[in-house]
Amino acid sequence: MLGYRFMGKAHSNAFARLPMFFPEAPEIERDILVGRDEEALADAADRLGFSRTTTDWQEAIDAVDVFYNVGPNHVHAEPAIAALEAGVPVLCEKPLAATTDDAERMAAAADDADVPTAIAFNYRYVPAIRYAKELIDDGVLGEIHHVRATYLQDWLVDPQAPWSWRNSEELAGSGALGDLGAHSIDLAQFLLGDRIERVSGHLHTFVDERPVPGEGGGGLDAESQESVETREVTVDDAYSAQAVFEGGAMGTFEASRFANGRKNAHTIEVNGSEGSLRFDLERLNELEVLRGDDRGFETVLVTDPDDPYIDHWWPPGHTIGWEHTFVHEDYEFLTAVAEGSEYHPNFQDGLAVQRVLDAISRSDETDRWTEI
Ligand code: SOE
Repeated sequence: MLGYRFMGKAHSNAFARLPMFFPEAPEIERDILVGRDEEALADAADRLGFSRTTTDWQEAIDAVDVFYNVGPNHVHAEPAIAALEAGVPVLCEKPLAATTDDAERMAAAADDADVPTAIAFNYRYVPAIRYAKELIDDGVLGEIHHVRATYLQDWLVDPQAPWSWRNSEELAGSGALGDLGAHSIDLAQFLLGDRIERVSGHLHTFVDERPVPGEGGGGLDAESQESVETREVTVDDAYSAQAVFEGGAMGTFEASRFANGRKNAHTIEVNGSEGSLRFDLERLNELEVLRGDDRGFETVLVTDPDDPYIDHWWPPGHTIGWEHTFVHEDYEFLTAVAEGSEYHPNFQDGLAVQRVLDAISRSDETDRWTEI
């Protein structure tokens, strides 16, 4: 696995849970952890249960059966392509790449390789989202008219919040758009089973530069003006977009890192001719459903043994959390790897989202509706 911070922890936790809760999952050995800082890497390998470390990703690719790339967006492409050229299956964190060109190259490498790939859209693995997908596929909502998604956070609302790679176009590609919007756009395309064909987008950056820790500096001392330099923010802090789906549905999307008071508030609502549904990540064990009558939405608890993945966990009604989405995701991907079967969401699905992100940015630059 390349990377060991937030997503490294989320996947390592999943690897540890798999043999306990999904005994039928393939056996996993956490072999090599890849990073640049040897000391931090050794410490992470100990905590996350990896046997050894390397600062050379090629060495890792040569040694393993599966490669996880959970590093920053600008390091997704080269190692992922090298792994695929060596016939090693790859899971890559989202968005697929920092640029659409890189995403295209990754998807082409995936096409040429005879192994499964995965793009880590973990919200597809919330049981309530799987249940929502079943309702839509079964026609319970009828013809879909609207999908409406927001993904709101507030960790940059303080102008002194420190600069990180997530604020750099070169390293991240985009800001709230790629980091958060990618999730919403994928969920919308997944739930509707339809692709977006054109968009009108708006991006905004509220704070143009941010403090960075000084050279060799100890922590992120953003408060102390003397000890920090500032660096330019070259990505969006927030975006909004309107979308038209190939099947005719209308989409509206919004994400922000400036939505004061919102920490990780991801919602998606779908309205159809016969009913509607609404999901809120902050209540992830529930789905609000309206079924063809006018008595209003009912709140369905998606915690029964026959609900997706629930029988692997606790008795009925015992809730699960955000981290479980990674267990489900890694279970499905690693099973596909072991069986050599097709897996979704794969690099092609990641590219489909990347093209929408790209069209939203182009629409913002040109002030025009833009085709995907
Ligand atoms: C950003 O703050 C972030 O960590 C995203 O990168 C993740 O994809 C999202 O799930 C939570 O928020």
